[in-house]
Amino acid sequence: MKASERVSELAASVGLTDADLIGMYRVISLARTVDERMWILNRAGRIPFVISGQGHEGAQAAIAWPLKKHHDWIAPFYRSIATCLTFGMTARDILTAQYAKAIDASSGGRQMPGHYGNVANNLVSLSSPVATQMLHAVGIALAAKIRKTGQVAMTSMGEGSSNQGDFHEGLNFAGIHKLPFILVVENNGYAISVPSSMELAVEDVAVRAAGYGMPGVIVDGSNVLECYVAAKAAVDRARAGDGPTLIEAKVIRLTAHSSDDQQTKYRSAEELADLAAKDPLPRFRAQLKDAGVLTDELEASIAAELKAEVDEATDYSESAAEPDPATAMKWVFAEDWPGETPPPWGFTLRGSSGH
Ligand SMILES: Cc1ncc(C[n+]2csc(CCOP(=O)(O)OP(=O)(O)O)c2C)c(N)n1
Ligand SMILES: [Mg+2]
Repeated sequence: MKASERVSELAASVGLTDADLIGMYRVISLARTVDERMWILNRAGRIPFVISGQGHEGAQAAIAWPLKKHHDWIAPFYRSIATCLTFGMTARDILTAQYAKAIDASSGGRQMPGHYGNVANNLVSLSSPVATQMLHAVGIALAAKIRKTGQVAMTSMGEGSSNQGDFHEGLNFAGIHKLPFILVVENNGYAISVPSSMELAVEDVAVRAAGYGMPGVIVDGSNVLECYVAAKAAVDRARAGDGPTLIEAKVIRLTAHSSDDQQTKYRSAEELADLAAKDPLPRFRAQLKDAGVLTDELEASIAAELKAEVDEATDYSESAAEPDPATAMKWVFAEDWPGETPPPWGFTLRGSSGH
C-alpha cells in the first residue's frame, strides 16, 4: 500500500487518510511560518500592518478542509490566512498582498493589508466593516440553491462581529430559506482589547443559532480533528439540502489584535503565559506523532520545506514591482477594459452589459 493511502487508527476515526492529516499539518504549519515572517517584516519596517491568524490556524484549516476547492465558496475575514491557504492561496499570494505589490493576487495592492481573496480560488474579497462578509456568503448560498449547483458557501468572523446586524440578518435569511451555508465564529475571547464578557451577554455565540432554526455547534478550536468532524457534518448537511449550521470554534489569539496595539495593556502576564499550552500547532503535532502518522524526520523535512517556501515568497514579494498609481481605479468597479484579461482578483463579466 502507498504511504498516501495508509489509514492509521487516528485518520480512520475521522474518515480521512494519513495524507490528509499530514496535508492539514502542513497547511497549519505554513500559515504559522508565513504569519511569523509577517511580524518580522513589520518590525523591520518592510510591511505596514499585520493582523495575525496565530492560534486560529488549526480551526481554520480543519474547517475549510471538507469544502471543495474551485466549487464551493468562502468569504474569509482578516485572520483567515490558514483558511485561504487551505483553499488554494500560496505563501506568495499572502506576502505579495502584505507588500501591496502589483502582482498581489488579492487586489493588486488596492485592499487594506489582511483582506485576502481571489476569484481564481472562489475566495471573496473582504470589506473592512466587520461582518459584512456574512451577506456576501449568504447571497452566494442563495444563488447556489436557486441554480442547483450543489455548492456550499462558508464565511467566518470573530465573536465581536457576531453582534453586528449583518450576523442576525444573514442567519435569519439562511435559516428561513434552508441555504447551503456555514457560519464559523472564531471566538478568541477579545474584540481588540474588549473581553468577550463585555461583548456578549451569553457565554456562547452558538446559542444564537437556535433563534434562526439551525444547529449551533461548539468546538475546541485548538483540537484540529474535532473542528474537522463538525465542519464535515455541516458540509454534508448543507449539500443534502438540510440547511445552514453555525460552528463556534473556541480559539486563542496568540498575538496582539494587530501590529498596532500592545496586548500587555489589557491581558495579564498569567493569561499570556497560559496560551502556549493551548496552541493548536504543537497539540496537533503531538497527536500525529503519538499516532505514528508524523515522524521526527518528516516533521524536520516539512519545516525545512516551509521555511524555504516562505524565504522564496519573501524575496519574490520584496523584488516584485509596485502597482502603477495610474491603474488604481482599474478593476475596482465592474467596468469593461476592452482587450484586457482580468487579473485573478478582477471581475469576470457575464452577460452583455456585465453590470
Ligand atoms: C463595523 C465595524 N466596527 C468596528 C471595526 C473596527 N474593528 C476591526 S476588528 C475589530 C474587532 C473584532 O473583534 P472580533 O469580531 O472578535 O474578531 P477578532 O479580531 O477578535 O478576530 C473591530 C472592532 C470595524 N472594522 N468594523
Ligand atoms: Mg474576537
